[in-house]
Amino acid sequence: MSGKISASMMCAGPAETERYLKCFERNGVEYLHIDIMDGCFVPNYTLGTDYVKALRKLSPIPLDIHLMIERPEEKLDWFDIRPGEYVSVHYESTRHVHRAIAKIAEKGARPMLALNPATPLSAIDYLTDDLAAILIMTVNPGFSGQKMIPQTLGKISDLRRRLDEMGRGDIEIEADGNVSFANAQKMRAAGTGIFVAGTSSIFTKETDTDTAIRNFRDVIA
Ligand code: S6P
Ligand code: MG
Repeated sequence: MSGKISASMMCAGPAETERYLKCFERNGVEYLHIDIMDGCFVPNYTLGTDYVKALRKLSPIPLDIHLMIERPEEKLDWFDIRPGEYVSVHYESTRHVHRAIAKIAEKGARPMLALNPATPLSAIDYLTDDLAAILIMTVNPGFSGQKMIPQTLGKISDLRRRLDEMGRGDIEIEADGNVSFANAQKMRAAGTGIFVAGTSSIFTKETDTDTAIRNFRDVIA
């Protein structure tokens, strides 16, 4: 199966959002990646609950909500979470990560566990039965425009092997952070299925967005 694109909406300025959405629809972009930051779990603020509601009125593309917030299990009800969509919570963000994952599943959404670059893969133990996907941060969360941390590539291949050995080939791996054309190719070879596309790829000034998406698809095919 070809790799899927999750377009990082924090990289689209407010004035350009509608233009980008039309372009993503035309090009069959699979998900809109929504970065929610609380200034506490990560040193930044980005998109929030009202943004999610407003975006739903502008596009039918399903969301991939990346929660970079403390104690997400207490805040999931604030979001208009829809069945079938991905919602990721960070292992490091709560003492009750299983509770958070269970709550996402109760809403009919697909739970994804996000791991910071330094968090070992053993974090997934005892959680895989309840997960649809795992998000590997390839930069430290908080900002776009950073450089990939090289050892996260090996982490993706180790994770893919581990999941396949468990008979869980169905659990997708998402890579997030500096997913450039060159890095995406390596991430694909390592076993990534969903690619968060930001300033390193489709939000570029070098080519028009339609061309950038087409080129990116070739790399992650
Ligand atoms: C970062 C956030 C990401 C960024 C994405 C930006 O904390 O989780 O989703 O939006 O990494 O992409 P790029 O290509 O600028 O690194
Ligand atoms: Mg993200």
